[in-house]
Amino acid sequence: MSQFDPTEHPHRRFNPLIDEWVQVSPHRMKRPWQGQVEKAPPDNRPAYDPNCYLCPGNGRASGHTNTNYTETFVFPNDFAALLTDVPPAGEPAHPLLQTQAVQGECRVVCFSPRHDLTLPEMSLPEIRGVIDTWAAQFVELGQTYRWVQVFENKGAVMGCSNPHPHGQIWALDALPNEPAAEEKAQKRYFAENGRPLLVDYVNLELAQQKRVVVQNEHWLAVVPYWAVWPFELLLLPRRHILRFPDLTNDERDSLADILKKMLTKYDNLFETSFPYSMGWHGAPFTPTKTPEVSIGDESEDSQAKPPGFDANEHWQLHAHFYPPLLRSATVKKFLVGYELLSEAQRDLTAEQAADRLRDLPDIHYKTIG
Ligand code: H2U
Ligand code: ZN
Repeated sequence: MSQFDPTEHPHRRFNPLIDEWVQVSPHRMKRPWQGQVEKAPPDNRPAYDPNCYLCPGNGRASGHTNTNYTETFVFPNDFAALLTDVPPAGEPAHPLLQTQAVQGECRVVCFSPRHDLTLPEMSLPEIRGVIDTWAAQFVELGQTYRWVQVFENKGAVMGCSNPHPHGQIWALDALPNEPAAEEKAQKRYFAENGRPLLVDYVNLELAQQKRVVVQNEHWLAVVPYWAVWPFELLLLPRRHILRFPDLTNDERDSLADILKKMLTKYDNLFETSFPYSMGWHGAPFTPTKTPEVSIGDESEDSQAKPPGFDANEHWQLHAHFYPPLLRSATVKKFLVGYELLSEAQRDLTAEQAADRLRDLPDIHYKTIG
C-alpha cells in the first residue's frame, strides 16, 4: 500500500471546537463533472425599492414604518421567534419529554439604506458603521440575555426573504446548541492546556499559512482545517478577545477591512453575490437585568462574582461563514443523505479551497468593468 496522502486518500478530520468529525474525499475531485455551470442572471436592483419592507421610509408587513434612516437601522422583528414574557414551563412530566421556557428578543439590522448594495460593496466607513451597530446591540442585549446571536442570512438559496442588505439578532436566556458545544470543547481544552483553543489555532494557522485566505494587522480569515462547507471561512482576531464589544477602535477598522476583502473574494469566486449564513460567537454574557417579566430560577452565572471576574477565559471571539455554493453560481452543496444520517462530507480539501479563495482579487468584479 502507498503512503497516506491527504490530497488523495479519503480521511476524516476532527473539529475540536464542537467535537465532530468530517469526512474528506479528495480523490473525488478527479471525477468528470457534466452538470450545469450557469452564471447567475445579472442583478439590477434599484437603490430604492418602493415595495421593499426594509428600505427607508417604507411600511413593513406589521404596519410599522421605517424611519428615513441614512446609516444602519435596527428594528424589532415584527415576526419574532422569541418573546420577552413567557411563563415558566414547570417540571417535565417525563425525563424524555423535557421543555424549557425561553425568553428573548429578535431584531432586524439594515446594513445600509441602499437596497442595491451588499456588505462587500459598501465603503469601509459604512462597514465600520455596521460593526459599531453590532457592538452596541451586543452591549445592550447582553445586559439582559446570556446569548446574543448576531447573524446574516444572505441570498435566496439560503431562504433569505429580501435582498436588501440586512442581518438579524436573536437574544435569549438560554445557550443554544452550537455555542453550547463550543463552550464545552473550549472549556475542556483550556482546562487541559491552560490556553484558549482558538488562540492556539490562530497561532498554528499563522505559522502554517496553508489555510489562510486573508490576514491583516488584527485579523485572519481561514478555511478551517475541519471545514464542512466547500468555501467555509472562520474569521478570528489575532489576539485573545472574549466578546465583540471588547474590540478596540483599530480592531474595528481592521475588521471592516478584512470583511470587505474576504466577502469580495467570495463574490469574485463565481462572479455572483455569494450566499451564506454568517454569525458571531463569543463568550456568553452575564446578564445584570432581567427580561420584562422575571423568569424564576437564577442561572449560576447571575450569582455574585468578584468585580472583574470572568469565568470565560476559554472563549475566543470568532465568526463563521457557511456558504453553500460548490462549483458555480447555481450549483450548491446539500447536506443530505450520508451527511444527515452519518456525518458531513466534502471533496475539495480545506487547503485547496483556501488556495482558490486566496488567489482571487480583492477588488469586486462588479467594479472591474
Ligand atoms: P430574512 O430575509 O433573513 O428572513 O430576514 C427578514 C426578517 O425580517 C424576517 O425575520 C422580518 C422577518 O420576520 N420582517 C419584519 O420584521 N417585518 C416585515 O415587515 C417583514 C419581515
Ligand atoms: Zn430595500
